Amino acid sequence: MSFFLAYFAYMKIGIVCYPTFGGSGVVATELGKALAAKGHHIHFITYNQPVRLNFFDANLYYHAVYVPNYPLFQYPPYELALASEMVKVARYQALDLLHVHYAIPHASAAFLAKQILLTQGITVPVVTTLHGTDITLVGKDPSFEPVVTFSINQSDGVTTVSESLKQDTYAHFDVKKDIHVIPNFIDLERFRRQDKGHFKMAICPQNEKLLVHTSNFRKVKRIQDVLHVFAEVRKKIPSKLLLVGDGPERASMEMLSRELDITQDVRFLGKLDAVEEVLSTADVFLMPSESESFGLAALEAMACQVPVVSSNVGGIPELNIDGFSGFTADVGDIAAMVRHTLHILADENLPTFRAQALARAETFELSKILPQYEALYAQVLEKAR
Ligand code: GMT
Repeated sequence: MSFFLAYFAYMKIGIVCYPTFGGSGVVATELGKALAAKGHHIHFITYNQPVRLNFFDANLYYHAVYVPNYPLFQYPPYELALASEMVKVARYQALDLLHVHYAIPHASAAFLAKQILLTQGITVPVVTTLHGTDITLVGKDPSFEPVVTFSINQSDGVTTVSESLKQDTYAHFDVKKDIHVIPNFIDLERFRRQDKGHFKMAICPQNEKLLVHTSNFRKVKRIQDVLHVFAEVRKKIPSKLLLVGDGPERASMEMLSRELDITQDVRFLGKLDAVEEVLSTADVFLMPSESESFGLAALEAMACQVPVVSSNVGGIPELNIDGFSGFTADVGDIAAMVRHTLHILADENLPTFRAQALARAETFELSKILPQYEALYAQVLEKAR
């Protein structure tokens, strides 16, 4: 077997990510799980057990990063503890490569780890996946920009989750590297429309239409638009709204729903593990984000046959095809989003949009995307020899 094929068949990969409900952590965890299912050994290195890694699998490992406390540390140096853990895992588990998700601070910690390993005679190439706000929001802030630029340029392989994010990266940073676009993916075994009639009945006892939004409730998600769209749709068609997730905007959005006098038809469900169960009951998914590099939550909805009404920013139009899997509109264009939602909800249109949403989701099926990562790993390893 050639060197290339040997790596392609079996690799030991360290995955660094945020372990929380955020999109980048979900993508990293699902990627690791899928690679492990193919026989690769996957070592997660992060400060908590990733949320979707709550079971045993012989090919999956979790290495916790501990940041020692000391009275001098107003800002505990997580990045240094992370780099140290990467060095230890790479060395003692004989990792072939490190794949870090979300540039800050993972890409610069990986650079540091790689340099330390080199002094020990160990070469471990680094692949960095840029997910969105690490480029479009936080990353380009002058407090981080030089380090982000440097660490992207020092990575052995760089990916973005959409063409739009690739262009944003070149626009905002002096990046010389070739960027590979590898979009978010979906496991259609898990995300499929299930029969949840009893749940739908409990939420929509009069057979009302059901609108859903899921996010981490950050400003960038424009949840106020979700509420305004719903308030208008509800005037025309009996409907309910479910909001899944939690975050900084939740309290003010609960207040806004009271001001709009829609509380009796809106439920804030908080964070849920089995979001596919809620999506299985939904008729339209709303994603009015101000910025969105891909829109994984919309892909999850589409896989459950829920058409999407979204804004047209960033990478969303690469996923949600206007007039097919749903509709897109300018950020903040409530009137257009209301019009589109009402169009989809019409009984004669809904079945077609449902089928088309699923058809679109199928193009992002896990088995189509996973080989793209494996091919990049093989290419990076080949170069590092
Ligand atoms: O905004 C989020 O939901 C979290 C954020 C993250 O990095 O944790 O998500 C980003 O990465 C996701 C996975 O690649 C993308 O699907 C989201 O579009 C992206 N969010 C933004 O660009 C705002």
